[in-house]
Amino acid sequence: MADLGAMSRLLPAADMPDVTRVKTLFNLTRPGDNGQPVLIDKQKLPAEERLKYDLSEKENGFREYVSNLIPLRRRTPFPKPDECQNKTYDIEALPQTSVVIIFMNETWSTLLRTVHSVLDNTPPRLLKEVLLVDDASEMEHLKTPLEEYLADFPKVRLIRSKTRIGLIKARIIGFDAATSSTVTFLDSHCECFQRWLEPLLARVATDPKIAAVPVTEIINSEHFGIENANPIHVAILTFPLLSYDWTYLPKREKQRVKSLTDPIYTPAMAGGIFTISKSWFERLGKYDPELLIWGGENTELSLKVWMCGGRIELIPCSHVGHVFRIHTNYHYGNVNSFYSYHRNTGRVANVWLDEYKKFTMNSDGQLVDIGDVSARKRLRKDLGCKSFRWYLNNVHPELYIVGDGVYSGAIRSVLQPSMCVNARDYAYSVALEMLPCNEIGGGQLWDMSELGEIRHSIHCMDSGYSKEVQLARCHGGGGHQAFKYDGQSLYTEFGYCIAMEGNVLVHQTCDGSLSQQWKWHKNREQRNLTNHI
Ligand code: UD2
Ligand code: MN
Repeated sequence: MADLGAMSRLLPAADMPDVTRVKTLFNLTRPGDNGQPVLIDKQKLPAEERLKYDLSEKENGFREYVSNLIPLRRRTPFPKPDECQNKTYDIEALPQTSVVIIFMNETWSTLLRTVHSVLDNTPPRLLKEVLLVDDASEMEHLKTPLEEYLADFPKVRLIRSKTRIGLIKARIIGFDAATSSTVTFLDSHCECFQRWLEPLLARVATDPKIAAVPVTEIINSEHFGIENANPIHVAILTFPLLSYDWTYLPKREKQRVKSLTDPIYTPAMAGGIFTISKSWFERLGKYDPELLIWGGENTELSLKVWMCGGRIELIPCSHVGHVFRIHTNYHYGNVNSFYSYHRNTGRVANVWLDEYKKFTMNSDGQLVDIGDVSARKRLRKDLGCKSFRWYLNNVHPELYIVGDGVYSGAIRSVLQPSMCVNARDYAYSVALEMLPCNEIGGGQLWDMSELGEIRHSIHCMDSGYSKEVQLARCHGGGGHQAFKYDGQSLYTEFGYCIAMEGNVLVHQTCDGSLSQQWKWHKNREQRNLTNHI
């Protein structure tokens, strides 16, 4: 059994916890078993251990020290809902898959726990191979030690990229090397739950144009406990960043599905973990190979799967844990994250968003150059894909597009015309503040939706918490998130006026004073009421 013994021989002693000592100290027999958290009271650690503990978070964006206390093979929970236990799958009839795991400077324990969780939780007949693609990592443990370790696992193959190519191209390399009819992608810090793969393959077998996505569970970056998400969240697109966010199941999906285990239609995906038919992904032109290091490829794939005749399904009985880091542990080589992200999403917007591209941040390359997208436009044409408007109407009707509100732009005080309402860091539970108008949008870009929400992307002004107006997640239910604007006053459904008081926003009895008056740009007429997310 691969565990800490094998690991400590391969890693520099300085990085490793004194496992025996720490286990005894905290009475840990099987740390992290079954996805349980490993709770370490740092004050009780001996000084030299505490130093390692402290350093390990700074370097990795997660508490590597705790990850290293957990065996490379640990049991993961049985997926919820409980109805999943009654599902059966005909293993002989399902297609095989090639699992592609890309990595760049990944920690030893998280990388190998990913690999073991695949080997331990997948019926051997279904697993053709595990392809590890190394995107030119620099860490020593990922060189010879990794090769030596993997030599014991014949299904696992290591592919090295000589130069740093970024996650998108790394995935394409893994995909091209895959020899089975379906490919399953994972990040390098995942843990597959029991029976994670069968439900994904079952869907792709039913219709090869389905991209099947498991429920992503959070592996806590401090204590490495894995939760069983409840209720399930779906991924949606967000503007103007062209990223994704998680939200509750849209109403129409709640009505459409017949049981808790039914596949859920999801407009978007986080991007890192999914199964897709090899020939379908190939036909879709894989990913735009011009995309750099990180970001945008998830939006590209989400849009083209739907717009070109397929479907993305979230599969409630398939669960995979993922460590969401606090900060990135890798550098971006000779580009930076800003350049990479905006170039990527700028390309995606230009190929897939039609007239809606103007609502994205780098639609015409105003932030960074996006290069030539003509080959990708040709691909879309050759595939005969539908329009973004079709996607909005049929797949994502509740998507709210920032910048497309009835009123839109900065909300400027009449009392102090240089001051605008500002959503700093999208922070909840604090009063919205007034700041000098910045004229560039950002935290000062507000939209009034058809529902009367005052939106900042998926965040809404909310008058229900205190006298001060705060920001909260939009819920689409009106009430404290519904406002009216008559071209001068901004007031709540309950008849109170929004006013500037000192440098914060409050609601108070209307008295016609200048502090209750606002300038806001009318963008268009109100449309029929829709549900937004
Ligand atoms: C999310 C996705 C990720 C990807 C990304 C958008 C999940 C759980 N994760 O970000 O897969 O779709 O959004 O682009 O859905 N890597 C390389 N080369 C690089 C950079 C990263 O191989 O230059 C590897 C990295 O080691 C990891 C994977 O790519 O295995 C994804 O990177 P991440 O974990 O930093 O991305 P994440 O989870 O923030
Ligand atoms: Mn990740």
